[in-house]
Amino acid sequence: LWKKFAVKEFSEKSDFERDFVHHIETTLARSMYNCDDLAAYQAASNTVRDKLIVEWNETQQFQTLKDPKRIYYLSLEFLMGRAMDNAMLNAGVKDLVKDSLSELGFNLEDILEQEPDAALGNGGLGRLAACFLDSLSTGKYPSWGYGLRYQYGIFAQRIIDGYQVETPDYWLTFSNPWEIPRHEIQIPVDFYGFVEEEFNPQTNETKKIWKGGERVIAVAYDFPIPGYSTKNVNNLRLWSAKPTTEFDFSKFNSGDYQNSVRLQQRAESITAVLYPNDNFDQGKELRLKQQYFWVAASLHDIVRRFKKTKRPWSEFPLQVAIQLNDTHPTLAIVELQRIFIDLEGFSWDDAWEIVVKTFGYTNHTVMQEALEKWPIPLFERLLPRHLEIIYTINFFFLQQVEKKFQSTYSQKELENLLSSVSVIEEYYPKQVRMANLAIIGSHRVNGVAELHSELIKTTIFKDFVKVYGDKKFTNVTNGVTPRRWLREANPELAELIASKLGGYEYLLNLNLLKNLENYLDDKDFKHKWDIVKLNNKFRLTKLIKKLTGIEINPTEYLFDIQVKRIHEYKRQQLNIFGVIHRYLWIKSLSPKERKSLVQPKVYVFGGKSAPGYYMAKLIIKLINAVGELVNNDADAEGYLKCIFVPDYNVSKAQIIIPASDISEHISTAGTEASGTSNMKFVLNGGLIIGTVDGANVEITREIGEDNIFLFGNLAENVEDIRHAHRYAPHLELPESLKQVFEAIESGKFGEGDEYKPLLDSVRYHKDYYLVSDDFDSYLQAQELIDEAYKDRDDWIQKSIISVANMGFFSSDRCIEEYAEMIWDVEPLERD
Ligand code: 26M
Repeated sequence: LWKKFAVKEFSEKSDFERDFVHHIETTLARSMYNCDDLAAYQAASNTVRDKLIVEWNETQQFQTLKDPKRIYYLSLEFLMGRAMDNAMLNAGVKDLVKDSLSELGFNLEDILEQEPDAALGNGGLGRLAACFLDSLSTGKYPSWGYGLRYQYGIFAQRIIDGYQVETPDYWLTFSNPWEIPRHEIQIPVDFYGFVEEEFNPQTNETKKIWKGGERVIAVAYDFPIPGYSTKNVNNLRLWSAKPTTEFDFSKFNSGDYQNSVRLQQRAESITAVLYPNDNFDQGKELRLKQQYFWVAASLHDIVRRFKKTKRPWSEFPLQVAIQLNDTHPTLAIVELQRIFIDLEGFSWDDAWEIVVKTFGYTNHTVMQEALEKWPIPLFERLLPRHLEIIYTINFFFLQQVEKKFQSTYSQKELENLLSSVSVIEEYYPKQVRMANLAIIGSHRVNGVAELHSELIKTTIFKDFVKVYGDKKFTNVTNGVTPRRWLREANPELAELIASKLGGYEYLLNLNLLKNLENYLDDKDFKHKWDIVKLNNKFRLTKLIKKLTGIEINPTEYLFDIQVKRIHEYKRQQLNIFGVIHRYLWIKSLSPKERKSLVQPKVYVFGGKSAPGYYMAKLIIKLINAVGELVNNDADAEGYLKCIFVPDYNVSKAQIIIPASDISEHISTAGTEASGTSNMKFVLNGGLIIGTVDGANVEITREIGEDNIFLFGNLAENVEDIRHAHRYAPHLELPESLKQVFEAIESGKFGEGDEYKPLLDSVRYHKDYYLVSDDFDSYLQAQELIDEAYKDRDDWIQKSIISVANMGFFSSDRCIEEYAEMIWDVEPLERD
């Protein structure tokens, strides 16, 4: 009977319009007579969501029936951005929705602007996870994302008097149509407490039982993840913490009602807020609580799903692949081992074999300050049983290392090796090294670009290569989804490309872009290519006007853009010093000289600093101060603009990236693991100024070295240069940089003293990031850019050739490599 009433997806305009009005009048309890853009967004998104849910349900049922091996992607961050445009494009209904809304008197673009970004991430690592979900669904891989449903995403950034001010990002003000609360899925998670030993006289064995002291409930919220041009819809499951309804009667009876309520309120704080640090570990207790809460709930869910199939445990690694997005979910290794030995009664060895086969670990950084370590006293209090298990894992591992090397290594060498690979750092306080645990508990460890994967083998993890050989260590170069980062962000370029390649097939097979090289002599095509870029610059200048009040006529300017988290290693300071240098040069010229010598340029910056990162905040202040002076100086008018776009996020990136002529990826060589915005910029027809770092290396290989502006010292020389700095009392700066520092100190950009720490870090504090060493080389590269931009025809040629060769950097390729080399999974086509 019920089949007669099965929900019907909309497939034509009249269906959409009917459902839209239905949502206005029932879901929102509003009337079409007073329906603003926000209400229209809510009704439209609910309508698109309904369609998505139907396919999502069918995909999940189909996967349950077929029971294929599944991929579980554990990430504390999913930087999703907006969902609506993506959902419509993937389902192929954007035009239909646009026309329907227009008939109802609404403008689709305005309505899309109503959606808040889902900003549950910091930067590259979180956005990579989001691109992966898109590619997993598009590639029809049975897969789940697991993360936390933070009530506050990454803070919103405001700029006040040039300074960053953080404001909370409460993104759930209006009900969120893209999530489905699963109040029936409630998983208890315990913390603290103690470990009890139980003796079993029959087997003569003692068993360890963890009696937790504080219980929190994990509630599931499901986010459907559509794929492009497929009915396959996977699931992203985010956990939200809530108190148990159980009550601490001892407290109640002792009359301590206030305290027992407070304990319950504490529960919710676990998923309240995303930690806003990128590449930096503060070691906070609440962060460890977040990690265990999320890992315990996710593993419970995964194990429960496996148990329902009634398969023998030995098949667990044949059915389950778990990928650890950095070390943040490393506790999953320990939790699975605990489930097997404490709850399911496995022997240690049987359990451990399954665990190692199940996990893969992705490393995203070589920066020492980002490597997670937890003080033993804290760990022991919060997770006493897990610490015991870690000790045992470490004991067996070190024993194996000792056995392997005792005949060939001296006593001293052996001790050094053991203390370097040990999970426990024997210092004050003793700490648990999460990266070591992740390596030992996984069958594969991968870096995120070739150079980075080589670096981890020769630097931070070199001693593990001695132990395991290098087979365990692989590379999977990052990628980005061309659906969001080309078609959605740059519809005009996507359409122009489609017009030459015979449709949008290339969005599923990005290597097809190669065929654009057939049109290098097509004048009309090249002209259109140029116009698209100009239109995208107009789109950006409109945004800049809205956000800063500054007006720019884009026709005159080369757009030079650096948008990413603000970090000393990413060297926004090098960029802004370069801007100052250029400004001083312009000031030194006569009006006539300016006209003939200066290539007009807009420098666009954007990005957030971690709230406690003093130096990064100072860099933001300097950028804004330079903008203040330069943008109001008549001598520089028409030649130089310097803009800081506040609150850089995914939806702003989609406007900013397509507008660039040049983007800056100028990290100190060896510090940026991969970078992914470099790929997005080139895919959108921009060229790069960059160091020989991260994925810049492979981008150069693919597009050709004539099409990229590389500069600076190489990673292989960085250590030697640092060493030299260490023994120099103070550094001899290049003349060019001296001038810049003098200008800053003279008070041109406000109080000269204010920037002292920034200048001193170069002059007196050993210039760890090699700003002085790379400065002249950077300026030379900028000169080459000015020169190259004059030959506009050749510039467009470079741009087209670059785009044509970016196929490799699709996250679809990247996911295929993970599937084959790490997960051993196949796509599952729905029939
Ligand atoms: C750690 C401890 C406590 C709080 C936060 C953290 C933490 C959060 C984010 C540490 C690192 C985090 O992200 C690192 C990151 O984004 N790495 C970037 O990963 C990208 C995807 O692989 C690469 O492209 C970038 O080069 C790399 O910097």
